Amino acid sequence: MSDALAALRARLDDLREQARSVAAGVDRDADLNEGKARFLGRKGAFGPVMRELGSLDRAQRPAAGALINEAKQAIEAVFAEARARIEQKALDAALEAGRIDVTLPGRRSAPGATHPVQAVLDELVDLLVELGFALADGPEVETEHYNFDQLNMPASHPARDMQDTFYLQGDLLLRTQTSPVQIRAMEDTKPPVRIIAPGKVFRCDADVTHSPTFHQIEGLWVDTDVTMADLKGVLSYFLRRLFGADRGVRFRPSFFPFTEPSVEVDVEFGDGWMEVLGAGMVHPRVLRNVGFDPTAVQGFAFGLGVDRLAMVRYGITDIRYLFENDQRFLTQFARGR
Ligand code: 2NL
Repeated sequence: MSDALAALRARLDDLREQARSVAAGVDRDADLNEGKARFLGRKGAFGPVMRELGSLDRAQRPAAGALINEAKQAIEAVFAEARARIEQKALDAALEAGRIDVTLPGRRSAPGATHPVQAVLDELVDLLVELGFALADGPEVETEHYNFDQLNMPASHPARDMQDTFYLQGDLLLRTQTSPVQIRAMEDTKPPVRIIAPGKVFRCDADVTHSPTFHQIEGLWVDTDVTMADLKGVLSYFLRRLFGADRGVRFRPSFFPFTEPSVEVDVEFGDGWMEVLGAGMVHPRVLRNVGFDPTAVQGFAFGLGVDRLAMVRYGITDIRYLFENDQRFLTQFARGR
């Protein structure tokens, strides 16, 4: 080997050694790129080496070129190794940061609870179904026709006032009671009709004792020989099953546009009477509206507010607790665990 080639080899070996030491010292991508450029970049250490190639004898150039290429490849390999090391380190760090300890205990899901309104509603429905009433339901968005007209509530009736009813587009509204369900049921079937209609109803009203959304259950029994005595018997039995066999139950005269006569029914508690439902004999005009002959069939109907009953049953003083969906309130009704 000529002196010139030997000198080149020594110089290249020196560059490889320097590159190895630079590559070993970097641990960030940017430093690695900068270090690599110092050797292999356009203005890197190989620039001057290549220029010197021209000053060699023509015969020595191929051997010199081979030495240079070999050195370049070796330096590239050194930086590739360093890159792999940096990437592995970043991956290890990411894996460590996102590590999931599968031995930690899981989060328990809390047991569900029946909402107090639903619990009372279920109880009422079960009882009335046992008494022979069939379940009926219908839309919450109703028409004035079904919510008012069919129920003998003239256009001037105060309940039709904007203050009490949520009116929607056109003649649509949110039902203010579940009676329209029963009107539809009577239109669709012939007597006997013995149904209950539980569900959400809506009134434009909100304070400690009134919620704009509340729950009602209405019952209706129409047949050829249903009388006021049936009303008293069925409702007395129903209320005593609900509140206790020796409970006082009293009927007071009242008024509803859709029943005649109408009554309000109270239940006796230690300290007095509590009104729990309204009822009456279905008004002949209501029967005629659905195509029934009031001289051939009669019936009684009743309605009660479920939310107020739930409040009494569970000692809840503010109706808003029922609808805020506060877990601290609701979980008190969870059974077990
Ligand atoms: C109350 C009183 C009542 C009715 C609802 C009714 C339904 C039809 C025909 C006649 Cl289809 N009446 N429902 C009757 C009397 C009273 O509800 O205080 N509800 C909370």
